[in-house]
Amino acid sequence: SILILGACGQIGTELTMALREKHGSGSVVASDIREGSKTLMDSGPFELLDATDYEAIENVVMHYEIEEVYLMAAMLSATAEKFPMRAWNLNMNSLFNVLNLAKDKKIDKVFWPSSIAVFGPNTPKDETPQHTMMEPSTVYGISKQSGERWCEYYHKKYGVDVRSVRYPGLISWKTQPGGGTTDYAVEIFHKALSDKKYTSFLTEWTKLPMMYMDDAIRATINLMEAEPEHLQIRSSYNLGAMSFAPRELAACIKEHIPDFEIFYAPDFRQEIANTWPASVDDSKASQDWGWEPAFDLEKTTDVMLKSLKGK
Ligand code: VAH
Repeated sequence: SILILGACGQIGTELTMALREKHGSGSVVASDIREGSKTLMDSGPFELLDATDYEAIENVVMHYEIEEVYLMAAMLSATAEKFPMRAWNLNMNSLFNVLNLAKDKKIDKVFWPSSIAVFGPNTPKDETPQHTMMEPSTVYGISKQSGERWCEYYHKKYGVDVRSVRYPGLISWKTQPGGGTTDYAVEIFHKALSDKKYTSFLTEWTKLPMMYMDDAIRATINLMEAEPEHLQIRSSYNLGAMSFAPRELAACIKEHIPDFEIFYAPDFRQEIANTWPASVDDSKASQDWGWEPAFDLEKTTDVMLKSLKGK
């Protein structure tokens, strides 16, 4: 069976539903610190779980005979700047719990998400390479850089089969995003439909790597199903789909909603976004496990507006 920690989050919710679709709902145990959407809670087994509580996770792993764990619980970039020690505790101790379960052979495989936040202000910004200088200046980015080093260590030293991707900003409509710097690209769609206007907390020129959630879920499952001997990277794979700035997203929305207006009021999240890449080179993911994105800016805008209208 499969256990998802942080199953009620922006990625966790859709990952749980996709894995239940694929493997049957009974074999995918969702867990989180609090209950989730009705759809999620009604579609299969759920356990209230604190991802920093080793014994609690171990009990669930034993009870359901879990073989694979997806660790989707974390505190994201904007919130982590407000609560650094809580963010470090959650992001790191949850990872140690899952890596140690794998080291002790209690589970066979681990997925752990990294992020473009792992890069810092002196990292090359365009087509950021898989291997490059990274001095992250955010709490979240530091936890991702450290987490990548620990994943690679546990793989090399203990043979743990841990797999990871550096997610770009993720755009989805089924759940509310939680505390991210890229969340403007989700909020804008809700506001475009409800108010025909949106005030962006990032400047119009802030270009960031982004991805539609369906691509992110497919990438995650493809990586977890790849032959282990094909995987050259055991820190975390760069993963890309598209890159855009708020002004480009607004122009695309205007093609659907002509009187949509965007305004700009950068806040503390602008400093975070300034340290991140504009685009990433994900050729290693393409080479090792056949990664290929399906959603560009136009397709993403179209599906987001259609889906939110229908919601
Ligand atoms: C955040 N959405 O903004 C997350 C992600 C690349 C961004 O890590 O913190």
